[in-house]
Amino acid sequence: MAKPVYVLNGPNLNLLGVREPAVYGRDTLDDVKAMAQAKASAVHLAIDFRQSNSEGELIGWVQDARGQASGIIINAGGLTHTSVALLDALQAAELPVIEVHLSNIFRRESFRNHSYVSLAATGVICGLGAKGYELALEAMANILAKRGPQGPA
Ligand code: CA2
Repeated sequence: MAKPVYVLNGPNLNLLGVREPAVYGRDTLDDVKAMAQAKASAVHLAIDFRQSNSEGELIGWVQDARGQASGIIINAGGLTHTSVALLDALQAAELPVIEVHLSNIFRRESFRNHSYVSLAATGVICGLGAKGYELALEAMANILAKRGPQGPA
């Protein structure tokens, strides 16, 4: 059985669709999860979709991913711009990582223009709303197909 791709969501993403629709759209996180599950099925991936408001819990999931997942898609929320500890965990995971943001972090406040997560990411998608998660899953399917079932030698 193939390992799932972890789709990890950080602090405050549970508020999606409830507040700030002008910035983040009207989709709730449950809507995003449903879209991601449909796309994952279409590209023959299993996913494990999770959200936490806790930096420590996210880091624990990234550590678990090393043995239990084939790749990581992550929207780290505000931790993107602050967390060296999350970056360290992502680098230690030694898995393909795709970073996703709903908003275009380069059109926003300057403190959002820098991402620690990007230093561990194979690719970054931002500014395309929930569609970014679908695109990330397509990209992850391509990356994993090229690597083969065992990953790199
Ligand atoms: O654009 C993204 O996906 C972000 O990762 C969202 C984060 C933000 O801190 C990043 O700079 C960019 C915020 C998470 C969602 O926060 C909400 C707050 C209020 C209402 C809805 C969502």
